[in-house]
Parts: sequence; C-alpha cells; structure tokens
Amino acid sequence: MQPEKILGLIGRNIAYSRSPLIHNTACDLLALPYVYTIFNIASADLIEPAIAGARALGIAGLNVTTPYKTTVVPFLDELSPEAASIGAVNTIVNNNGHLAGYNTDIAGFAAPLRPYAQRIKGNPVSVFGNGGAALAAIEAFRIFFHPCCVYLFVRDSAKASAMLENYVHRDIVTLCLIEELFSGESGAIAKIQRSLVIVNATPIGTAGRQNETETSILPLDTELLHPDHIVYDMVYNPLFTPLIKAAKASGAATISGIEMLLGQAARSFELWTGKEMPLEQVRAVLINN
Ligand code: SKM
Repeated sequence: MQPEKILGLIGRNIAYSRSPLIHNTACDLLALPYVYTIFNIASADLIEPAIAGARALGIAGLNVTTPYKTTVVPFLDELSPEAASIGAVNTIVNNNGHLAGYNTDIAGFAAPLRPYAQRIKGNPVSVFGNGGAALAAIEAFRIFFHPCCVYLFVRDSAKASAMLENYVHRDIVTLCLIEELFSGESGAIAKIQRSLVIVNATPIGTAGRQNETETSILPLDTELLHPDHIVYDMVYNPLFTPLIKAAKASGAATISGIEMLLGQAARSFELWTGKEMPLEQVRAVLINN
C-alpha cells in the first residue's frame, strides 16, 4: 500500500471549512492515497515557519484561506499568472520542495456564471468586499465576462485603495461606499440597480458570525434587488444565506457560494493529483452533510 500524502487548508478559525469533506470524498471515490486536513494558524507571523515546515515535511499541497492568501506569497518559489495578477494564492503545489502558488478562486468563481456570459458583457456589475475574495471576483469578471466596469462597494475606502494599489487592472474598478447605499444616496442606488450581477464577497451572512460590530446579516438593502439581477453570495454556510433568500424572494437569479467552493476545489484537486474531481458525486455528498 502507498503511504498517504498530506494535503490541507491553512487559515485562521477555519473549523467550519467544508474543504476536508470535499477533498477526502473525492480521494475516496478515486482511491487516491491522499488525506486532507486543517491547519489552523493563529497569527500572520507564523505563516513563514508554517510554509517552511510544509516544504520540509513534504506536504503535497495546501489550500490557503482568509486571512493569509496574500501573506503566503513572499514565501513561495513561483506564482501562476492569475495568482500574480491579484497577489493572492489559495493553492500551493509542493513539487519536491519547490512551492508553486496558484489562484483557483478566479476560475472557481467564474464557472457558475458562464450561462450568463452574454448578458454580462458590456454591463456593469457590483462586488461587495475588500479582501482577496473580492479581488478574485473582479479578476474573473475581467478575464471571462468583460463587463463595462466593476463597482466595488466597501466600508473602508483607505483599506480598499491599498488593496487595489497592487492590482494591475484596477482601472476597471470604481470604488463606492456601502455607507452611501444605506443612507439612500441616489448615485449609489442607481449603480446597484443598473448592475447585472451583485456579488457578496464579504463574510456577512455566515452562520454564527454576526457580532456587535456588524449591524446586519445582509450586505445591502435587499429592497434594491429586482428580477433582472443575478445575485451571487460567496458565503456557503448556510446554504441558503439571508442574501440568497431575499434575492429569491425578489425574483432575482441566485448563485450559492457552494458552487464557487466546489469550482475552486476541483481545480486545486487537479493541480495536486492530476485527476478530474468527480464533481457531481462530491456535490451530492456536500449538500447532504
Ligand atoms: O479559496 C478557498 C479555499 O481554497 C478553501 C476555502 C474553505 O475551505 O472555506 C475557502 C476559500 O478561501
């Protein structure tokens, strides 16, 4: 019997992650000698030794999630063009001690939007959030769907400007304040109403997450949604988030974060194992567990 190879996810407070279920199910179905586990890393200063440890221990591959997708970059030997364009990595492949960083969130995000490609072309879209997930969505729109512009709705414009500084294609982004939406500013409202796709790339709506600093379980006033919108929530826990429920009630088309989670996982899996993930079987297990 072949010894098991280790795969895993690094991030902070990630006990909720469904990635172990996805990858271990796929490995079992294909009888591959891998096991996928979780490495909870408490602070950013531990990322450098963690990556050195992964290299030394021969860990075959890693996913990287919030808040370390940009933190890992300086410790890798090579970046794919997608990862380099947004400066964020969610997949690391260890090839005999040579660590290559990829970003499979971009293609994973794009996959469920493909049926809407013709409608998106030339129209505005809106993204809420100012982290790596928002950047992956923006880059996916740019590469695959060619909207006329991306309205990026944020709470903290200084933080968002800093994030965009290293993004080569920042010209397609117009920064907008969430605050203006909530206070009913007509320009901000018109941007949402004109947008064909509305993406939540914030963690707002994640089960059990709301705290004193968050006043809502929704990133925007859902009265603004209409049947021509496509509402895409990157949050996948719960399956039917408050945003997805409100969007369905308004007649909009909806895309659950589960689709992006599966899309990025399938691409990471292929990079590590060279095999296609049995997606439909894995989706069924994920939805029923
Ligand atoms: O990019 C992905 C990551 O690969 C896995 C993940 C998860 O398990 O919650 C979420 C995203 O950040």
